[in-house]
Amino acid sequence: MSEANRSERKQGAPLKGALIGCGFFARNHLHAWQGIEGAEIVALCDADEERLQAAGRDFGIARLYGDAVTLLDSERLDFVDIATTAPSHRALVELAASAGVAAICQKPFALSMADALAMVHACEHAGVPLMVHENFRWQAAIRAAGQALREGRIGRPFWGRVSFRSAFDVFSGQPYLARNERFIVEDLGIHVLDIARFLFGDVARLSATIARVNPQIAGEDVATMLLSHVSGVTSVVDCSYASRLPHELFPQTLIEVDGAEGTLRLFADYRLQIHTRSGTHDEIAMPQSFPWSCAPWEAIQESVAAIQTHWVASLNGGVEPATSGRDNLKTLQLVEATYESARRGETTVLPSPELAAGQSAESAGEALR
Ligand code: NAD
Ligand code: 89V
Repeated sequence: MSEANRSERKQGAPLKGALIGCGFFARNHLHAWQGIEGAEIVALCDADEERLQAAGRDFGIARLYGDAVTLLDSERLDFVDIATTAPSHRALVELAASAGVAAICQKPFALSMADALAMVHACEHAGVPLMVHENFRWQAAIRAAGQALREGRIGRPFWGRVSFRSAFDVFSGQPYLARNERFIVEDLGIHVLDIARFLFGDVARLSATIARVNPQIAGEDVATMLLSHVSGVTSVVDCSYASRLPHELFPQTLIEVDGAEGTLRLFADYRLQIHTRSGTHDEIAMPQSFPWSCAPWEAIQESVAAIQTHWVASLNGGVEPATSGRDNLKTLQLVEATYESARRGETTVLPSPELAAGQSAESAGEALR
């Protein structure tokens, strides 16, 4: 593989991308890409011929590949959009890096810190941008909450809660989730932990409990994390797929923040409330709807379009995306710290991501000996 794969883009021409992985969630990527100015998906790749042909037909894309090596050998691309499940991410990101092609990679970025760090290093070494498709912080309501905090509307935050509680059947669309030994923290908690980082900054210490309520799945479906942020904020991050509520909220994340000058609440149905001494301000931060949006996924679908827009702007502007591979190491570290804390029954102190990757490689080595 050589840098010859890199596209020679003419000034102002759209970026050329290829989507790798044409499964359940990739359809949202493809719909959203159709509306993004400045980028075009010119080729598709999937190891499953049926899914590949179906996506090609449904989205009018004729250049179809059964493996990523042939795709990268045959196409001149500005980026690949990797929408496969986590076990394939490292090989695909490293392949893109060796071809000199920028990569967006779906979450969970990796199943270990060592793999995540290897991908970050491969792209940095090759000088290609890498973004993790960590889209929850790109939802309209979450962005509005973040903006209000950054504007100082409630003064300096000192406490927060970021909460996702549901009984939605995720397994019908994503059956592999029922088989994974790690479930809610790795798949969904990762988004909620990332929102906590987005709102309150990096984390110094974390303690957690996890539980499995649904006996028909392999992993945990309930998790509660207590985070001490470097900024001084203490936050509670909780998530559950075992919570039957009279009003099912999937996929809404609810937020509470207390600050020195007031409080912020993101209630159900995207009602954002800011209360200070001077009064109470309520607004509805509804997700943008597209012709292809479908309930209850609108907020997630909108965030896919938002993160893709951000990717194109980052590539064109030559700046690091907000949810870059390097940024995401810190979110992934919170996932690892949660499992570690729950297993040991102790608070986990967070080392630097480099150190964490070294430690996880070491403990994997120990387990093999
Ligand atoms: P899926 O199993 O339905 O689809 C994955 C596809 O990738 C399959 O068609 C498979 O054949 C293909 N594939 C796997 N390895 C490949 C390889 N090396 N080369 C070519 N094709 C390969 O999975 P999904 O439910 O669409 O999930 C994909 C990813 O998206 C997961 O990481 C999941 O966590 C993530 N996801 C994210 C969100 C979100 O909101 N960000 C929502 C749902 C899923
Ligand atoms: O984001 C995800 O990966 C999905 C969902 C939002 C359903 O949990 O699995």
